[in-house]
Amino acid sequence: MKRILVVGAGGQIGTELVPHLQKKYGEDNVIAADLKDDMVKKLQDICIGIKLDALDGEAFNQAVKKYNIDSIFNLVALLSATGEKNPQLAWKINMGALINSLEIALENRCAVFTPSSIGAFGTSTPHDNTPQDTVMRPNTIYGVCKVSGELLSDYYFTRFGVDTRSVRFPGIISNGALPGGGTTDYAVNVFYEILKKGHFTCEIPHDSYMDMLYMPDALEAVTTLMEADPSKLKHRNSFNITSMSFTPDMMFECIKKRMPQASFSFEVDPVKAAIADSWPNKMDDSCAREEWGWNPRWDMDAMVDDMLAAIAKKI
Ligand code: AKB
Repeated sequence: MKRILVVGAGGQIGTELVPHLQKKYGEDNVIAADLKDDMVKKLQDICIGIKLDALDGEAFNQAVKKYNIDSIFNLVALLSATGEKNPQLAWKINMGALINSLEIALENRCAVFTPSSIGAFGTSTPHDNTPQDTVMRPNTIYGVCKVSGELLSDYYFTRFGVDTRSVRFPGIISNGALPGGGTTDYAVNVFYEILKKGHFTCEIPHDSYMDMLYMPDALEAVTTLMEADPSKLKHRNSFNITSMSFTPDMMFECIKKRMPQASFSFEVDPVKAAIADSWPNKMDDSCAREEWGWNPRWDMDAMVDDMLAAIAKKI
């Protein structure tokens, strides 16, 4: 990877992935694209930021040629909860950005990273130690896009030799840009609410397990996988990765140990509850560990300490 284009760079992952890539590959070798003007402005403070609609194949292709791109990071996505409000739009955006990334990568000989998600699994998937290769019949449009995306990305690799690689991200917890429209967002929002108001009302059932990952581990996963020796990869799209799995009760208990005055209540959102319920309790990520050395560093206690300190500083 020498010249990188990140599309959908203004979101939760992109805003932290861009500086991470800059540190590794050089400040001027990372071009960050987003559709929204305010995001583009923010990105321009740190790198070459461009306004780009990833659904506009011609403009996307021109940007790849203009900046001599060899690696595309496609972060464009409507997440699980938002997707259920407008399934057709979710399909159009999620699959449109992916097919453009793959076609443009084929024409310009680029590698492609597109995140998949725990959302690719559904109620009929084994929920405990969810295997790498297993039943994948998701119950959301987001999940349908993720499974389709995994298949399409593998197809472009086997059929055309495009270097496609991906991970199934759990909920990502971070203290930069806020997540938006996901089912796992509660695990980020809780820190802001507790530090501002001392109370958090949770939309996810108290005993709903989901896999989670702290942002520094997520960033390392992306670059380690993209740099991995291709001859060692038996899988490509996509690898299970996780570093912690907990319920809201477990996380709130962990926060209460540090802030005994914090209080929590539940007003469960039935759509988000059903989505959370359909996702794994804990994935088996042994293939990622074996094939490219996935080795996360952050557990729940360390993450909660770091998040409380970082967000207290921010607000
Ligand atoms: C969501 O909740 O939709 C995302 C995800 C797990 O892919 N954070």
